[in-house]
Amino acid sequence: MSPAKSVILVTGGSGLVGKAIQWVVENDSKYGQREGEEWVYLTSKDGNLIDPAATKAIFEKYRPTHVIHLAAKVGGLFGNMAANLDYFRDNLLINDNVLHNAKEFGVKKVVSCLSTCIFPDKTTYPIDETMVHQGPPHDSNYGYSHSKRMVDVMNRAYNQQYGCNFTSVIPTNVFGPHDNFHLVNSHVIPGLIHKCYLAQENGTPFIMAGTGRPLRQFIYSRDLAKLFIWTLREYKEITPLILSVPEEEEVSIKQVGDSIVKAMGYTGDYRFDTSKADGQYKKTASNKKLKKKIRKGLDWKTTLSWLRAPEKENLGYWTHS
Ligand code: GFB
Repeated sequence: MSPAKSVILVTGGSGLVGKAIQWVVENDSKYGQREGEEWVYLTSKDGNLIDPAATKAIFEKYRPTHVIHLAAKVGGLFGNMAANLDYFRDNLLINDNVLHNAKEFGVKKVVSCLSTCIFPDKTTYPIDETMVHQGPPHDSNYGYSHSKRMVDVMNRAYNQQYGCNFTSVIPTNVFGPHDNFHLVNSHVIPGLIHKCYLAQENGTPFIMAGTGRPLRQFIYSRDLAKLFIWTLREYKEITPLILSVPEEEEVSIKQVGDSIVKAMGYTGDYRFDTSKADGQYKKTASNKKLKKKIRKGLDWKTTLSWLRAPEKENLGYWTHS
C-alpha cells in the first residue's frame, strides 16, 4: 500500500477474526498499523450489510480505500445443517452489497474471507486453490459453501469488467479469543469448551457430537490475522489463497476433545454421541501456494501449540479475554 492515507474497513470487526486483526494492528511490530493507515472495525451497530441502503451509507461515511470483508452469517456444523437457506441468502446479499459498493466507491483492494468447507466433498487430497468449483460441497453446509464460492465468481467478474482488485482467502477452521461459545451454533472448539465447563460445573457427562474421527486443520486467529494483513498488503492475485497450517498439523476431533478435557482438568464421564452428525470427514488443504508467496516462513509451531500442550492459563485467556 502507498504511504498516502488509507482507510481500511474491516467488516465483521467484532468477530473472532476481526478482533484478532484489531489486536495485531494495535500490538504487532511487523504487521501492525503503518503510518497513514486508519483502521475501521465495523460491527452490526454500524448498519445491516444485508440492506443495500445501509451498506451504501457505511461506504459513504467511511470512504474506505481498502476492505477486509469478514462479515458473514457463520456457524459450526449444526448451525449450518439447521439453516442452509439462511446461510445461503444472508451471505449472498452481504457479499453482493459489499462488493458492489466497493466497486462504486473505487476501493483499491478487497480481501474477502471464504472457508475450506467450500471445496468439493468428493475430491483428492490435499485440496488446493484450483479446486474450488470442481464438484458439490459437503451436504451439511451447501448453502454457506455455495454463497462463498460466488465471491470468487464475483471477484473474477469485477476484475474482468471493471479492473477491480478484489480477491479472497480460504482459511481452515479458526479458533481464538472472542469466539462464539453458543452451545448449538458454535464451532467445535468453543462449543466443546462450553460443554466441558457445564459438565464440570453440574457433574454431568461431557458428551461430544459424532464419532470424533473427522479431521480438521485449526489455525489460531491471531496467526490468521497476520496472514490477512499480509494478503492485503502483498498478495497480487484475484484468485483465492488458502491460509492454512501444514497438512501434517491436521488433528482429529477426538484429539481436540482430549485436549480440552486435559486443559480443564475434567475427570468426569466423557463420551461421543454417535447419533449426531460428523459432517465432512476431512478437507485437508495445502498451504503450498501460501508458502511460495510469503518470503519468510511463519512460525507454524505456535499455531497449534495450544492443542498439543494445552495449559490452563491458555484456556482462561481464551474464555475471559
Ligand atoms: O467446528 P465444526 O462445526 O466445523 O466441527 P466443520 C464439526 C466437527 O466437530 C464435526 C464435531 O465432526 C462434529 O461432529 N463436534 C463434536 C462438534 N462436538 C461438537 C460440538 O459441540 N459442536 C460442533 N460444532 N461440532 C463448519 C462448517 O464445519 O466449519 C462451516 O459447517 C464453516 O460452513 C466452518 O466452514 C469453518 O469444519 O465441520
